[in-house]
Amino acid sequence: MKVALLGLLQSGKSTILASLSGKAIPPVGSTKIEEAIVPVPDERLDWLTEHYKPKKTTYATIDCLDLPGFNFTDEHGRAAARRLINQIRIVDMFVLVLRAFEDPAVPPYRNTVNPDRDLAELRTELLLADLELVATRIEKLEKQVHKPTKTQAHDKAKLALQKKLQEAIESERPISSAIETDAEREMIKSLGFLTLKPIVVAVNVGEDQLNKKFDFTDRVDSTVPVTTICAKLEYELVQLDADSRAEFMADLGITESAASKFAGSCHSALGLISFLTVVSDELRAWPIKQGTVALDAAGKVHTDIKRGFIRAETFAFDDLKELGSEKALKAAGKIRLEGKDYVVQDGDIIRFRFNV
Ligand SMILES: Nc1nc2c(ncn2[C@@H]2O[C@H](COP(=O)(O)OP(=O)(O)OP(=O)(O)O)[C@@H](O)[C@H]2O)c(=O)[nH]1
Ligand SMILES: [Mg+2]
Repeated sequence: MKVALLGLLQSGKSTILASLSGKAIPPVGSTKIEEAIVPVPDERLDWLTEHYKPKKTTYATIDCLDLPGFNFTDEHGRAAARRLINQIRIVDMFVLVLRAFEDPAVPPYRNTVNPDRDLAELRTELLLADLELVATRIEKLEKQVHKPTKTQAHDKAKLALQKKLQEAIESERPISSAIETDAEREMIKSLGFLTLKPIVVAVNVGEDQLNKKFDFTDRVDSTVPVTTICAKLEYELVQLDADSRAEFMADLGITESAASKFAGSCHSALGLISFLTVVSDELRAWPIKQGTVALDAAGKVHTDIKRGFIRAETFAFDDLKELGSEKALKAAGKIRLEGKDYVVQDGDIIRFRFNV
């Protein structure tokens, strides 16, 4: 899973990412896109590691891109932002980082701290970039449809679709509302429209705002996860050893680590759940889309397992934790043999039976 952190100048993107990945913070004002792998904390894997004592435990990871901060206050800044945005059309989703912390040492964007305004500016920019992409496509396809090539009919369909998208954007409707069929979805898949990507809003709060609630439902759909994070504090926390960290978190009343909140929000925005495997001494979490069937889950682990799929021996993590052992689960009839159409549930522990 690839995620890009977007935000205005000095909103705290790099500090957030450093606190998630444990890597050092790149210098303020860096103009490069930085990349870091963030492990997804999972208490179930922690528990299972104690239980099975595998040689190796592999947590899911999120591949994060940290972009230089955007500055839409002048033409030069806008052009730079557009160039950067066009480089990240391949990501699965965006985390929009908004500054809410007050700090005289860090001059705020447009001289005031205003997360709501910043969110509006970021979303407008993504929309404008999509509008530009549509215009470029239309220009190209309008020339192409006059040529009597093999793809002429398909080109005409593509052009009609781009015009529908353009009309949607211009009348302030989301472009998703203009995509009606799977064939249309397929036609634009490779273009990477930005406003079709799921988003998470991450508000970088000050130490005095840890419990502050933010409501952006005037700006974004109510299904968009909103998470708060105090980047400065979280960065200090990751420098500590586990015991002191736990102590500090308890003192501050922080119940969930930033990494856990961050990963949870990203998974929820993408509609992901995880199943778990214990195979040849490796314990591992596999993120999949909600609604994935056992056959496709098998394919995640290995194409051979999908090809030779026989059954998925499945039990629930919660049941194992409650009953204490696989033997007890068996006695209670809680280990099931599921077929290829079984819809995998979050926290399922699966052993695939296959034959190749
Ligand atoms: N007080 C306070 N300062 C912060 C916090 N987060 C970041 N900063 C400071 O804000 C400045 C910018 O932080 P960065 O993490 O580099 O922000 P950025 O968004 O990556 O910056 P650019 O990439 O240059 O746009 C640094 O001086 C940080 O120390 C915070 O939660 N509280
Ligand atoms: Mg940065």
